[in-house]
Amino acid sequence: MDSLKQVDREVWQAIQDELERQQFHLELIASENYCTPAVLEVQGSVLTNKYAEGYPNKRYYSGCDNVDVVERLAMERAKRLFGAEHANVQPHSGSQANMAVYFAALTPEHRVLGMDITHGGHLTHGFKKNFSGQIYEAATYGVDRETKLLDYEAIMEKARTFQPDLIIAGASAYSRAIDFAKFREIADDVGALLMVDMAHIAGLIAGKQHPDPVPYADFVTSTTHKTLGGPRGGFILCKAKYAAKIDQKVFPGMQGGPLMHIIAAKAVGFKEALTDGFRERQRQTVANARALAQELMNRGYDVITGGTDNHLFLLDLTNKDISGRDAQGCLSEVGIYVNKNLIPFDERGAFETSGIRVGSAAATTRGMKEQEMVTIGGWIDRVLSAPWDDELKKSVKKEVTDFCASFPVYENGTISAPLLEGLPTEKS
Ligand code: DSN
Repeated sequence: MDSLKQVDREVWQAIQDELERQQFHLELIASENYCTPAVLEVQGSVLTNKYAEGYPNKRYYSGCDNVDVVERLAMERAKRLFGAEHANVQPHSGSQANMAVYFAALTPEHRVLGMDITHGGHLTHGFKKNFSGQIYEAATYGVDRETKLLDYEAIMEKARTFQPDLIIAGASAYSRAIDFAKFREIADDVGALLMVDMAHIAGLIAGKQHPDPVPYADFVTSTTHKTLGGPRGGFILCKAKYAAKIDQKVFPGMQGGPLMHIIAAKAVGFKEALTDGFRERQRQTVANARALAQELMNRGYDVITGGTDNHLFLLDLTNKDISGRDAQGCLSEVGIYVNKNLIPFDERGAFETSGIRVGSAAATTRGMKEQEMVTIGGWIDRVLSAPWDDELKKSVKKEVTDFCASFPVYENGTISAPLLEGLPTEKS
């Protein structure tokens, strides 16, 4: 980054500091990951200079031949990766992907039914302070009070009473496999459309480690940067019959110029995700989440639902006499990043919370396996058992830093080995 260093030392310095943070801290925030050097390169490419409103071959600007190539590649690869009939790769984020589906499927008097944000749903699934809860009449379903699992019979009941026009399946903090066939049955029973927001589990689905929503859903939305490990952005998959409407709602309905450098990076990310190495990484991601959850349960922690089927789990800290906010704070002091998270039926508010959400995707991308999860579980326990103990935190911080040095991320601008494992290589 020599040019940047010359032009803007402050931004350059912040990036160096962030690189160091990413290298020497343990990332367990469930929605984060490390993208590959190839994906990073594309995002800094000349494609950022190009305006290309419209779609391949139907642009409102001249000079779009090259960006047409990358957008077509991204669309074709997304379709191949997920077996979808149509892909729109232009949404700038997952929220915008969801917004485009709402605009395509609904008008303002319509009703939506999504998972309660306090039980693990997302803002855009009908939360009252979000557009989804403001424009549409929204109701929510949650998990069972005892099992903390989705109760499909209760969701059916709710749907029959509320009569939604669109049902949203998908979550930001739910650790068990979601039964998309059941959601289809519920949607059909009440004559609703079904949207699956697979943002968190998209990588697992691409890697065949989680049931596939595509055969069941009218619309599937996602981000590209969570378990999928690509650039920050969104995309939509849908049946061919909805293609024209979805495209029209993304542009010109909601967005202007697409970010062609990000779309190119999505194309690269999808190509990486089509490999056996990616599938193996997703298998390891689930194995790692299970190993870490098990280690914490062995140490007396309450893991919501008693385990996980995916890349994340929620720790209920009620029996540990520490809030989620304080747990997040003291773990970050030793270089371990998690996020405070409401647990279902939480008695604390969203700013304090009784839980933390823990995810394995980023650690797995660095090459960590089950034995490292056991070590990490030990650190989490030591710190949360004595959050006031500065000497202990100092010692754990040193152990975390030394440990991270063995799992390089972007070393000296070169490519670190775990990030490359199983990736496609082109003949020059
Ligand atoms: N903010 C994301 C997460 O952390 O799950 C969801 O958009």
